[in-house]
Amino acid sequence: MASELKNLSEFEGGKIPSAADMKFGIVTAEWNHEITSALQQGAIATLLKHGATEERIISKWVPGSFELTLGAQYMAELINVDAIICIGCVIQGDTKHFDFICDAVAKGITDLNIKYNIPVIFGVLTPNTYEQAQDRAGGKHGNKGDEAAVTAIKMVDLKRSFKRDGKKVGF
Ligand code: DLZ
Repeated sequence: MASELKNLSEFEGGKIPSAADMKFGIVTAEWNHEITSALQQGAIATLLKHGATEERIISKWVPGSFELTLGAQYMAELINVDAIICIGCVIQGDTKHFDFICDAVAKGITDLNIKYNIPVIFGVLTPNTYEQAQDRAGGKHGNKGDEAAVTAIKMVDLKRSFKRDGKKVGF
């Protein structure tokens, strides 16, 4: 998905379904706030552009990316959402902190997808530098939050495609 050459917000291949009757949760990490708030705004704007309504989007903050998993778990357990978008930005530093946080949040989010059977989207930037983060949060490589929102919409639509009128679709 990542590319040095193109704007990541320019999507190819496949129509984006309507999000008009979908409900979304967004959990955003406060660390690197300038970046994560730009990603969050990008995600919200994309959901709205594709038909979601403000009343059907609930947004919460957690302190850091490490806390995204539990924030998303609260949402999955306590409110009725079709998909959850997790947004964070972990920047490579001089210590192993980066690896621990990235591994934990990637594994945590993967597990939530399976545990709750809803899409929980990994909208976490893991750049080497702050500049690379800016490039992907509304800069020259687009806004990764847009991408996370489109992924959420497509995955909700995919799940629904297996059921019509509450019943499994046959062959
Ligand atoms: C501690 C820490 C560090 C060093 N770096 C980041 C970062 O780049 N991005 C981020 O989202 N969070 C960072 N954190 C905070 C951790 O995610 C977490 O909030 C704390 O370790 C407390 O659990």
